[in-house]
Amino acid sequence: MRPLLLPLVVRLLPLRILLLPLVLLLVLWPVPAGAHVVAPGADLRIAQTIAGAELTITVRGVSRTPAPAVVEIEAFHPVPDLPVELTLRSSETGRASHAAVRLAAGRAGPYRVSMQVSRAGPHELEVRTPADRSVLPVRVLVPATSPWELVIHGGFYVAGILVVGGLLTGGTSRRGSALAVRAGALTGVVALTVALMSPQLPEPVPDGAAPVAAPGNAGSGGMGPGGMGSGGAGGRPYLMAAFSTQPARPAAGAEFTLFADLVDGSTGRPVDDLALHHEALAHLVVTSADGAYFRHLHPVRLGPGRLAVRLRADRPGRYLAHAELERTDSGGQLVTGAFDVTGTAAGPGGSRTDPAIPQEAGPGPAPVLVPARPVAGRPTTMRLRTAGPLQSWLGMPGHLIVRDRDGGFLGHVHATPTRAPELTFTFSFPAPGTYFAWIQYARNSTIETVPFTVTVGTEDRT
Ligand SMILES: [Cu+2]
Repeated sequence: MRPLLLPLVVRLLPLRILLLPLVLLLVLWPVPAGAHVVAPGADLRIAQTIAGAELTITVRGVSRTPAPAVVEIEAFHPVPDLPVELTLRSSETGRASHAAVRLAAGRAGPYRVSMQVSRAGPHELEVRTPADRSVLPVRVLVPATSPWELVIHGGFYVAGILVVGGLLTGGTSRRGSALAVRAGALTGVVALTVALMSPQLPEPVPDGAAPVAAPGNAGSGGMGPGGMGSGGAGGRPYLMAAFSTQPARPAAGAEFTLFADLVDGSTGRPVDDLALHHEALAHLVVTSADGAYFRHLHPVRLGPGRLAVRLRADRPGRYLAHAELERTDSGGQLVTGAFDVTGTAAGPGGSRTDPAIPQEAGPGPAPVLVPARPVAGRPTTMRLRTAGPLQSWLGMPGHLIVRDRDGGFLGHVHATPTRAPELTFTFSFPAPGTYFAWIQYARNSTIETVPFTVTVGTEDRT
């Protein structure tokens, strides 16, 4: 009987009636939130430069709430002796979970603690050390059950009951049982169709996702902390950044704080909707004007629109700050600032032991450039052999940062996939001249920085 059922049902019911429930579901089901939504259940990773330590904090994804979540703090060399307290607080209920870990001086690598995730949605992850405190807006997303799964499972369940029931009761009521079998087969066909189509159907909106902004409302900047929803057309205005130092005139060799104050280009209000991109709220590059000093840092967030990082400069002179930021529903931005360091240069030996000091044609690994004399506007390939297997840092195996002499240009590209442990970058220098360049990668919980300079010519000189 079974082989006859399908053709029978298909003949009795035209295809459009079979597909009607599907079309209705497709039309009625809301579109999932757009870019920068962290995948539900995925790990959340944030880089932080805090109390002189470079950390990557990972909150492991959870598939339901409430649930315990493993939080991993990867500490990169050099590691200071540092107590770190973590608080994960729901922005909606205020419920918080606390954990504490003590980084041991010189002991790099992952430190693990467990925290409780009470619910999905916007949270604040607070990272506290004795001298610093960073409050990071994050969003916990939990995979939602897909309506298609309900249709598939429910459909097969109902189909089974109807067909089996119809066959079993065939003796008592021939007409009723035939009807039940037919209805069961139809339900089964619908469930099967949905099952076959499900890979192409829209994903359900994860629990805890930001509400989708109404069209025309996108410029208001009213999204709360951790807002990661998709806005309407046009996006948000760019932010403006003002850099300042405390003290106002830092001295060489002494610690100071560099602040970045971010305001909305339209309203002038503090910007508090930074999107996590490349595993940080902001990527800050601080270089001395002569390119001899280089730091790539991930400032702490003191409050709405206020980022800060503690630094020490080893020589007097002009310093440049370049920050890569991204507002939710706005493109990536590069903002720049400058400050001056007074005093005298650090004593002999001090700067030579700093791994971030560029050494032109010095000892150690240097990248191989193809062509050897790069041409402005043409791609240059830079290949660097590393000592061994690499660790992903900021979501990438390797980073190349390029600055021109006066600091008006800063480029940042990532390594293209190649056979490890080699890093390959392709970069087109915008104009002829001399560039400072730094390749960065992580290995054995150490962030390696390989500085070099590149002279770029014009076509006819090569
Ligand atoms: Cu960065």
